Amino acid sequence: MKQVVTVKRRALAANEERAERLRSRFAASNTLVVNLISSPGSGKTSLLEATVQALDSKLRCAVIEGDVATENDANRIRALGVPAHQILTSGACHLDARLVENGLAEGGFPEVDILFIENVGNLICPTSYDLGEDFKVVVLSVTEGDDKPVKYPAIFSRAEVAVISKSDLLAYVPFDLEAVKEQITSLNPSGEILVLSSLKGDGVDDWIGLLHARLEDKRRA
Ligand SMILES: Nc1nc2c(ncn2[C@@H]2O[C@H](COP(=O)(O)OP(=O)(O)OP(=O)(O)O)[C@@H](O)[C@H]2O)c(=O)[nH]1
Ligand SMILES: [Mg+2]
Repeated sequence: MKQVVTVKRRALAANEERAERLRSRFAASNTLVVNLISSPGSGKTSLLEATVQALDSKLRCAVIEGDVATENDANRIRALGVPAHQILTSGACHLDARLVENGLAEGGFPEVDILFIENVGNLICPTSYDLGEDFKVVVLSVTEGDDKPVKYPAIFSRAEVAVISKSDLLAYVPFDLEAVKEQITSLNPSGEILVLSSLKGDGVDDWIGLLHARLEDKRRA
């Protein structure tokens, strides 16, 4: 058991070093990097589809997609004219900084203003792996149940932004929105919470506003 813990610590330390390298590289190009994390099917790719369509076309974006299998998500983004690179993790339940470094090289992206990284659908494993991002976004859909923040506290504590997605379904499922907001705030008092529907567009403007504000902050820093 002790050996397993030591190996995991070493892997995380090596990841940290690579993540810092990535962060310096993104700082040099003034690229805002957003790491999206959720359980499978919460609506990460749908949010990215809505985002690239709503963002000012002068902003250059690219997407790195992490999945265990298929190029489906990258193809959905490419269909909207945005460069996307699919990383297949050979079974691993999260992306790490090495995979992102390799993905950037293979993706052949020009410098962009915002790089979105959609992590592998999983609410636990991606939490510990820094990808050199500016901030993590956790996405929780209203169909997943209103006890999830307290059941998976690590990601809700670490993500600076929590998106509660599929708000158009609120009328059809038991989901106490205020209780969920309270749970998230208690885990991360300084975090931001957005409620939106990528399908209907409600709340997407606030998300776009947040991205613009974060990009401005980064450029000013
Ligand atoms: N009603 C409703 N359905 C949505 C919304 N956003 C996404 N969906 C649906 O939810 C399902 C999963 O959406 P995806 O965007 O593929 O979810 P994902 O998180 O990228 O999934 P993985 O990459 O497999 O983890 C699809 O059937 C979407 O159409 C929404 O705002 N409202
Ligand atoms: Mg997806």
